[in-house]
Amino acid sequence: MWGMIATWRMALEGIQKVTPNLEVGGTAGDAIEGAIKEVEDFPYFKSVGYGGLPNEEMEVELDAAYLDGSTFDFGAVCALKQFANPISVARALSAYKVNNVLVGDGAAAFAKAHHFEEKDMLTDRAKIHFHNRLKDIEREQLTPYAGHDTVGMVGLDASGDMVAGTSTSGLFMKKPGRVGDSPFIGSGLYVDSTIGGATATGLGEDLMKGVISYEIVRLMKEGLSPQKACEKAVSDLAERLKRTRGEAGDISVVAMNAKGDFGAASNIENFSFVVVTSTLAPTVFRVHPQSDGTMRHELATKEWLEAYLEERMKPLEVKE
Ligand code: SD4
Repeated sequence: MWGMIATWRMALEGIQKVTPNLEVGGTAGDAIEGAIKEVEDFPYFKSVGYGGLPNEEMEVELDAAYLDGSTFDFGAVCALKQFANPISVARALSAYKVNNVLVGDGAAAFAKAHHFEEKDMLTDRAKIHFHNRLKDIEREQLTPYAGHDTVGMVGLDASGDMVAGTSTSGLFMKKPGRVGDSPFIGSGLYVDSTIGGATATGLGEDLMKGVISYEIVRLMKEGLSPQKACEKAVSDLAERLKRTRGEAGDISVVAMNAKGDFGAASNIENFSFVVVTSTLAPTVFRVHPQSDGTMRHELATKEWLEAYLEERMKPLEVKE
């Protein structure tokens, strides 16, 4: 058995690209890095890699992490500027015994010393989004944090090794130096090849409070299916936050266990995920939370898939 699961429909092309290699015995590590790079390189996804939306000073700061569930090699970069593929830098850092998590200038110095591709990650399109958001905020008092799309993936290869990875530009209009859950082990991602793995997307400040990816893996260790573990982790955290803080931010998660069973849950209506296994071609599902805390997974239609890309690639008007 082998497989991969990822947050959001935007992971589809990356997963399709690496699937043939996984099929013939490729490693989960190569699959995760390869698929996330594909998402990072695609300019129309606004919250990952090239084309990711900038912070309030109009600088793109990227977070990424890589965790090997067999060796527990872990690497992460936080607030990395001007490098094309943060996931590859995170993976490279995971090979060391210490200095596995680097931030800002330290992360960039490592990336430069190891000859990772330097690139101006701020696109003209992202500048228009920035400009328009400023106008919206002036007019409608919009919260700068509306909208999110981090890519997180869990992979299982034919040898039984599992790897998880994340990559994000974080929250649009964040403060310089702000870091969410995505690069933090246990929060943005967690994987243990003997149990399974999970990864999260949503409001990092809230996801971290539940160390939600670790929690899902812990629940799977207790015997819950990936689907039940995702549902319980999301509803427990959302309820806990609401009870004492009055509200819970967006919480969306996916998980796969060591047998290739998978699950996904969310407390919002528009979450989608991509999954492939040895018995299922790359497929996109939309997640619909039910009133009893369970989820309905709806197969995404061709029309929905096309509309998703069209929406992200449509010409942008500069607001006056
Ligand atoms: C963060 N969790 O930085 C990330 C944002 C996100 O989809 O998920 N975007 O808080």
